[in-house]
This record gives sequence, structure tokens and C-alpha cells, in this order.
Amino acid sequence: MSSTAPALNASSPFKLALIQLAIGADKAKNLAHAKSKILEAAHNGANVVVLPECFNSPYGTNFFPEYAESIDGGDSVTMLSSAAKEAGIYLVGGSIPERKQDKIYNTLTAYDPTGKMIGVHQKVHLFDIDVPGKIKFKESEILTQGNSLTHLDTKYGKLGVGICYDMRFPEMATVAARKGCVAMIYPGAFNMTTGPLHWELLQRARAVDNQMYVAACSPARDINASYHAWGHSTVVDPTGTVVATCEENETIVYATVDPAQVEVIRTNIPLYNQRRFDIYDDVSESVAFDGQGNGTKK
Ligand SMILES: *[C@@H]1O[C@H](CO)[C@@H](O)[C@H](O)[C@H]1NC(C)=O
Ligand SMILES: *[C@@H]1O[C@H](CO)[C@@H](O)[C@H](O)[C@H]1NC(C)=O
Ligand SMILES: CC(=O)N[C@H]1CO[C@H](CO)[C@@H](O)[C@@H]1O
Repeated sequence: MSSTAPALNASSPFKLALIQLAIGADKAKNLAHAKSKILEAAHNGANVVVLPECFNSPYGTNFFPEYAESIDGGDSVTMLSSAAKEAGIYLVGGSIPERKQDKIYNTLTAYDPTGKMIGVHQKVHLFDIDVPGKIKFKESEILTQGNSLTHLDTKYGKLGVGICYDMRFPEMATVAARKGCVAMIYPGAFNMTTGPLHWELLQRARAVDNQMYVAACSPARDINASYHAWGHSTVVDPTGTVVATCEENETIVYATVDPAQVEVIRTNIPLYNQRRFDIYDDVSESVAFDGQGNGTKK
């Protein structure tokens, strides 16, 4: 039993910009600064702009309750919508701590060039790790996990989104690829321990397994903050090659995402015709998507 490569419904290349934003303790300043960088990226020709994880707040469970907002009319969401509109770009608005009733989520929102919200993703896999002597972090002490996958419908094709630790779970990217997404985009803030070890490797792995683009957008490193982000915002192409990256300071990383490159690699190395769903299951078959791009288990 074989399968065929998913239709991408995307023909034109687009310019992707990852804003490796310098984030401080002043939320209003973070919002104003993010907006100016979004406009800068658009000015430089970007069509899809990405902000990092937790862009309105320093990263840390102790900060989340103070910086958390409603995504229904909150300051961060209001800024993101107006920045997308003013810049005339698609915006993957990093993530913010979202307050909803008595719970806090790590939530990504995305917008089209008119400022309309086109997707909401609550981080599905919470970051709970303990590498003795190196790093201990338990998001689940404060955060609640989301329960659905999210695909954004854009005029450049479908984009799958995840947040940081979500990158470690190959099923999410595989579902996105098989449902026709041209790229997976992950705002994320890896640490100085996990960054050098896995940040680039995971992106290349997700890209080569799924023959799709993968991009991850980190905050700039702030040596004065309690959490030292690895930085190195990166774009990987569908062959698994790093096509754009940077170091730790604030910058904008640009890359062209070309659906034709996805088709080329899927033709040259035709994994899609060679999968053996007679001996293992197609993980994407177990997820059903609604009209808003939210996927849950059938
Ligand atoms: C870090 O703190 C030092 C000492 O207070 C200060 O001089 C420096 O500008 C700070 N750096 C950043 C990136 O905020
Ligand atoms: C990042 O910025 C700091 C402070 O300005 C500087 O000392 C350092 O060399 C920069 N790092 C790189 C890789 O440019
Ligand atoms: C929040 C946290 O656990 N930060 C750690 C990241 O890793 C460095 C070591 O590289 C630790 O010093 C930090 O405590």
C-alpha cells in the first residue's frame, strides 16, 4: 500500500522574517519594540513575519502570571493585529502568557494582512525537564496545556505552528506535512544547555523527515535575565539544510520559502510513495481539522 505526496495548494514563494527580539521587563516597551521590528521586516520585503516565544515578557514561570493577558482584546493581541495590518503582512505573533478564566496558557496568535486573527495555538507539550546539575524547568507548575494542533491558512499555503518544546514531538510536524503544510514555524526559547545540544538538530530533523521548511524564532539573549535564551533563530529548507541563521543578539533572519523546493525534494526522494501504511499507521489520519485550522483527535 502506498500513498501520495499531499497537495500544497501553494505556488508562489514568500519571504519569511524571524525577529530575534530583545525582550525586557517593561511590557509596554516590549510591545512597542516588537511593532517597530515588524514594520522594519515588512519594509525589507517580508511577507510572513514571526516573533519569538513569550515576546511580551521575560521567560520564566514566575513572570507568566504578571504578564498574562486575555487574547480577547488584550494589549498584546491588539498591538499584533494593528501591526499586521499596518505592515500588510501575515504575522505569527510569537507567544504570550494567556489568561483564560483561572488558567494560564502559553499561546500563539496569528494574523492576516488585514489584521484579522487567523489562528490560536496553545502550547501542547509543556516544558518539564530536569537534567541534574544543568537545568530544571517546570512549566506545568503554572501553565495549562492546549489540546489541539493548529494550521494557518495563508495565501502562500498552509503553515503549521508549534511552540518551543512542541518541536521535540515529531508527530506534530508529520501531521502538518501530511495535511499539506509547506512549513512548520516554532517560536521558541531554548536554554544554554538544550540550545547547543538540540535546537538546530531538531529543526533539521523535522525538515528532513517531512520534506518541508522548518523555522524557529528565539528571543535575543539577555545576559541580565534569569533565563538565557540560546538565540540562533534559524530557517531550514526541505532538504534539511540551514538556509538562514544568526547568533545570540537581536537581529532579523530572512529566508525565501519556496513551495517548488518542497515539490522537488519530494519528487527526487519520493518518501511519500514509499510509506508502508500496511505495516504502521498514518499518524495524520487520526487527527481531524475544523474550518478554523484546529486539529483534534478523531
Ligand atoms: C546588563 O546589566 C549591566 C549592569 O547593570 C548593564 O551595564 C548592561 O547594559 C545590561 N545589559 C543588558 C543587555 O541589559
Ligand atoms: C552581542 O552583543 C554583545 C553586546 O553588545 C557583544 O559583546 C557581542 O560580541 C555580540 N555577539 C555577537 C555574536 O555579535
Ligand atoms: C531557567 C533555567 O533553568 N535556566 C538555566 C539554563 O541553563 C543554564 C546553564 O547553561 C543555567 O545556568 C540556567 O539556570
